[in-house]
Amino acid sequence: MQEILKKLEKEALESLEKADTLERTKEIEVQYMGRNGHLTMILRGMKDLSDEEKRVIGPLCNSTKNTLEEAFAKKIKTFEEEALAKELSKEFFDTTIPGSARPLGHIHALSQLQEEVEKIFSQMGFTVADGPEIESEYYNFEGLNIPKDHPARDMQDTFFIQEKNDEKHGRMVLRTQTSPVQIRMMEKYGAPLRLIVPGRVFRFEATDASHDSMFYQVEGLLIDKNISLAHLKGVLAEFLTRLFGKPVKVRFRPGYFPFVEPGLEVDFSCLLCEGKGCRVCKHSGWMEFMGAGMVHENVLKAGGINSKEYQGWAFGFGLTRLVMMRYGIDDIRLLTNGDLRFNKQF
Ligand code: FA5
Repeated sequence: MQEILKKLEKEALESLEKADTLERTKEIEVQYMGRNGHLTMILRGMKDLSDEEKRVIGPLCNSTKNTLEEAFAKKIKTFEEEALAKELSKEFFDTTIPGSARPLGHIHALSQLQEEVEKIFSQMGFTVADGPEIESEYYNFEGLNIPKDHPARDMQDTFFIQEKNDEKHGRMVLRTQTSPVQIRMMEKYGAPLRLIVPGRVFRFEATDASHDSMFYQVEGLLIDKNISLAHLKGVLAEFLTRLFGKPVKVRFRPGYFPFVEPGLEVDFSCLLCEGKGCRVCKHSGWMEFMGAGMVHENVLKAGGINSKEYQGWAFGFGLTRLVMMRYGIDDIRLLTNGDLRFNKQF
């Protein structure tokens, strides 16, 4: 048996040596190692041997099997590598050509401006706060001194999304303004406070070139001792000057918002004509910017702040409208319709 195995190994290795193609090599492999191959048959016959014979022949069979397996694998690999090299040599592959660039996206004009606003206010010591977009009637209205059935509710057409929450909080709404976060932050942190709240707000309005049903606002709130509107004017002038990179003046006019007293409309000097008067500012020299005022006593109370000790101001501007002013965009809907030809310009 030992003789037979040695002879078989020798013959197999000799034919392998002579094989000059991959196909021929595989044929020989089947001849010896296939289902009915010479070595396979011997291995199959092992079960008929005595224990004594198995002990001697067994290791020899395994060694022959390993030797042949290795030899076939090596030769097959050599043929495959040669074939691959031949295939590759047919194509000219210039490794010095730069790769093709993947088009990269970029940050949307609205988000770019939001980041700038956050940076400037952070540098002035303001915290950037956040609040829920699905808000209760209490935070969106009552807490802000807009009682149920008060005509001031009509100023902001509202999406109501749930019939009843609880007695105090009322129904759930899509927030119409970022102002509810004022109350939430007063409740959470108390006074003093200095924060801005950028975020999305929703109004049940017909859309046109300057109105959308979803847009971005930035709320501002400062509460401390001995605070006056002079501080607001200073902060806003500084903010706008840094944002636009040139001196900007701020003007206050009386305005009405139930959550501030006195209430203000804030304008800034026209960026184009620097206050001289032009088509963009309708020859007034001023651009309408936002609402603001001293935080109403009832709002401080709702936030759990002692109005005898602390006072402050709040403001709220439309970030979406500010982007429009900055780039001269004449239709608000362009900012959210996802048209890449538009978005790529910023
Ligand atoms: C408010 O929402 C107040 N919460 C602002 C405020 C905060 C006043 C704190 C006082 C103190 P108003 O409804 O005016 O105010 O909206 C503020 C800004 O949002 C507007 O100046 C305008 O720039 C923008 N805005 C209002 N409605 C729309 C709309 N449909 N589409 C786009 N922008 C809008």
